Amino acid sequence: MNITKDPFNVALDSVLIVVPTYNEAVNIPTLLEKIFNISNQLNVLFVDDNSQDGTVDQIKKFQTHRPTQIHLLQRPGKLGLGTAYIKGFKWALEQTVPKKFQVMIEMDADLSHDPFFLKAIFEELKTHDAVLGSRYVPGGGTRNWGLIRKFISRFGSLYAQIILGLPLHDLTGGFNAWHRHVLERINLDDVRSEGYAFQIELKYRAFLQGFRFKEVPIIFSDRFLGTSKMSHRIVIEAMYRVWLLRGLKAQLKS
Ligand SMILES: Nc1nc2c(ncn2[C@@H]2O[C@H](COP(=O)(O)OP(=O)(O)O)[C@@H](O)[C@H]2O)c(=O)[nH]1
Ligand SMILES: [Mg+2]
Repeated sequence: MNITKDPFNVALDSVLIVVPTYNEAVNIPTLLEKIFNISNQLNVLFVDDNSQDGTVDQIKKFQTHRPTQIHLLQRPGKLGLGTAYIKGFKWALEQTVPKKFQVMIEMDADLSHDPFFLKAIFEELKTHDAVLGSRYVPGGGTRNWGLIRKFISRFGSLYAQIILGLPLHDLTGGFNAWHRHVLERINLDDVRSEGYAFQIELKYRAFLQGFRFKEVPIIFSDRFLGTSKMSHRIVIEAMYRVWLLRGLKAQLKS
């Protein structure tokens, strides 16, 4: 169905890294330095939710040096990770000047997702529709995480994997790359989930469409600077959302 014989051409200047931010000013300079060290041609879109710590000022400062590569969308308040990504993806799909973005990559602002792993991701994008940075395949893992956090994450992925029957190992992870044709096929307006559930939902919707996935091992290091915005509410949302998502399969078939 979605089998393509020729490898995809992954031009780095058509890659857009989408980064949702909420109070991440301290992390912006290093993040951008690391991204552009991988390639000078990459593009970044920040979706900021009215951060109060000067995040936007930081972004704008770097934007003056790379006006065609660094983009910023601003929302009036903290509206959640899921809708921030949806807004970013929709913006990305609409852009045509100077060229269309062909690959969208999800990445946190806090350096937990090391741009170092982008190289492996780009390689696998040549032959897969979607590439997931995965903590739970050989070579992947987490660093500086407490036992409880490790347990919640590992259990969360296994729980969703079993309930949804998904053959993917890191379902809650948020370091993922999508060819534009995948995002075009997902009805982004129908995606309702927020935090971890959002990551599960996106993968599930793409999987149900028959797209080919690859998981590349990543080491997720907990943030050194700034504070986490995740809460118990987001974990609970993921637990019940998975059951709602199960119904999608029947819905998409009919
Ligand atoms: N725009 C936006 N970004 C958010 C929101 N919540 C979290 N983020 C960003 O999403 C990324 C992941 O959040 P983080 O707090 O590090 O989650 P954790 O790694 O699971 O603790 C970071 O870049 C945050 O700044 C939100 O409501 N709106
Ligand atoms: Mg984080």
